[in-house]
Amino acid sequence: MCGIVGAASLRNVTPILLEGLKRLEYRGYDSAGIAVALAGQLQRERETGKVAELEAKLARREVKGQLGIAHTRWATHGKPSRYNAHPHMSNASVAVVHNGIIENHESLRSSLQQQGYTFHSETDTEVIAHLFDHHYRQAEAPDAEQRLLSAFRTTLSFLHGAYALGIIHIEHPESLLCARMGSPLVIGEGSEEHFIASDPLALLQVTDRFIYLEEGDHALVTRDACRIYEALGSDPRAEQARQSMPMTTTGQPAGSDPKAVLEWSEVQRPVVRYEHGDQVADKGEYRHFMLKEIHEQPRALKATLEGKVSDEGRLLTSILGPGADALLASVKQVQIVSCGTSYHAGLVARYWLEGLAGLPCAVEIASEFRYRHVVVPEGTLFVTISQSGETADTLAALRFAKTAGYLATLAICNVPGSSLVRESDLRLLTNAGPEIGVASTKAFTTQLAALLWLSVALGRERLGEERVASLMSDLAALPEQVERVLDLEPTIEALAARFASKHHTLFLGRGPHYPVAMEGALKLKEISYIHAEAYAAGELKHGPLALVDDDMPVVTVAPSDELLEKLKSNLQEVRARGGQLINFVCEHAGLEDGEGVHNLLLPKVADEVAPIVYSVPLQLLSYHVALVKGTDVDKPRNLAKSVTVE
Ligand code: HGA
Repeated sequence: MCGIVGAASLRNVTPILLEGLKRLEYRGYDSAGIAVALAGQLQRERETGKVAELEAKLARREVKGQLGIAHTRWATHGKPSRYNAHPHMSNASVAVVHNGIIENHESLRSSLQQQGYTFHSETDTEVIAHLFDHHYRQAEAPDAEQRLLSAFRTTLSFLHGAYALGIIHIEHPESLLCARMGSPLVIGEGSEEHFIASDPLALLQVTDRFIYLEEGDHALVTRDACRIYEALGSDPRAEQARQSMPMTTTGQPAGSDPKAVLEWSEVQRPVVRYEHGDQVADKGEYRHFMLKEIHEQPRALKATLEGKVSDEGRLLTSILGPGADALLASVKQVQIVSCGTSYHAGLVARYWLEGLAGLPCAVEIASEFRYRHVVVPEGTLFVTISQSGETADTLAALRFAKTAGYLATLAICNVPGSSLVRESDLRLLTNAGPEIGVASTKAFTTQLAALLWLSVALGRERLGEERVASLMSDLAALPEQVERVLDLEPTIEALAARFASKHHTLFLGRGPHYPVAMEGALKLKEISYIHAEAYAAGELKHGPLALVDDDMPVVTVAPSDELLEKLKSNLQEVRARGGQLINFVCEHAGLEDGEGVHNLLLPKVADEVAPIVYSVPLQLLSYHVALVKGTDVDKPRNLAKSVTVE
């Protein structure tokens, strides 16, 4: 998704901004741009394609200054092109970078056009630049700084939708304005310099001290200071939840009226030290971040479990936050809400929550849940899952849930300072370390480990001490079991060659391995662009069997569990139609290679942890198929990491 970097310093900020953009490249983008203030001028450069192309352009035309903003764009409004790339400018005096979507951009655009503003792009963002210019010209204030802030606040009051913003103005060559509503933004503290970014990773080369803006905050940042203001008199989150509804209560689309006039008050936000080190730029010995992250899983799983189980095998639930024990004891059911890969983790967890904890569990995609009139049964724990903790739909679902009568909210997340974590009552951190590859791998398996731990924590009484201890030792054995699966990579690489000329694939599984198959199919389509569908194996003859012929690879997830015999019958149905079976199968399952049947034998593992272990070879399969296909593994086309727009 889009990335923002900004800097106010005594040194030339262009190299800092460019390095910041490079560090955000992993998120996926289509164009990049920069604007720097120098000697009464705003210099701007934009380019489609990679940041390296912008950098090459900047090598030909020197753009230097002590104040600047930069952006990588992932288009939502207007095609990827140089003229749609940010920063957007107004009257050569204002430059704006924006993440998010301005929902009332059409009505704002037409009223600005009526006032004489000419638009040079198709984006929603450009309205912000002109709106700011318009209000700056109109603003009356006792001093220059008040004028700047007043124009900014009036501009913000007209924006409906989601934004993280960075704005500079030609008459204020030391001031960087920023704001957050629905898209993340941090301020980085340096020594006599300050920065802004949509993700702290963009600034780790210059600082490890960050202030996370809260929803509705705006700030005036200079090299010496940053002043943050929060809105008083109206809850900006409730306001945002209201705006995210497509229609107002009168049935009219959200229009261009300003929000109720807000009072602002200066606020201190804590400075948080980033403690994961600066590992972002480094692929180490690996060819791709995705491969590195697949191989990091044993270590990541160990880190996920650290601090959650005592040496005697006792569950340390206090890690979830204050009052966790009493809360867990009163849970009667669970509602999980998430997107993409995290949704698949939730679907697997349903089997654990029902089977181990004996709790009814519903799992839903956040973008559907947030617009439904949900009925909340008493005692329901609301669980969100997100790698970044900034996934726009999941975050909006959480904010809605907080007003809907749930017992409590719990976030399962990889990023400690993220919005999801900060805004939930309880938190379960996966501690997988930064995930750079767009296709999620270690974030998924660590989410699964955290969810299994949570299911046991919720089912403690029911399961009894002995069963809890045995499940904890199954979890503790995971890093070593995953290590053994990683050793199978050469065999999986050989299997991948079979997909070279294929356009469609079916993935089959049963029980918790059905969502594992869904995740396997998602991974394959994300990075190899082969069309892949997952089915519960029992559904095969209700439709998808019609697709099977001798050109159709069918990937099955077949651990040795109580459903194995039923799955074997489904495999016969595929073979009888000439389908090519690629089975990820337990070494004790008694399946043998034969014509059109290729088995990858996996170690026997406990039933509960099998979904975690079996996810790993599917990741390796997708990775090696993508290599055979020659696609961009870490940055697949059209996709972005951390989906911060709705
Ligand atoms: N709506 C803006 C910014 C898009 C964005 O935040 N993507 O992640 C545009 O289309 O330029």
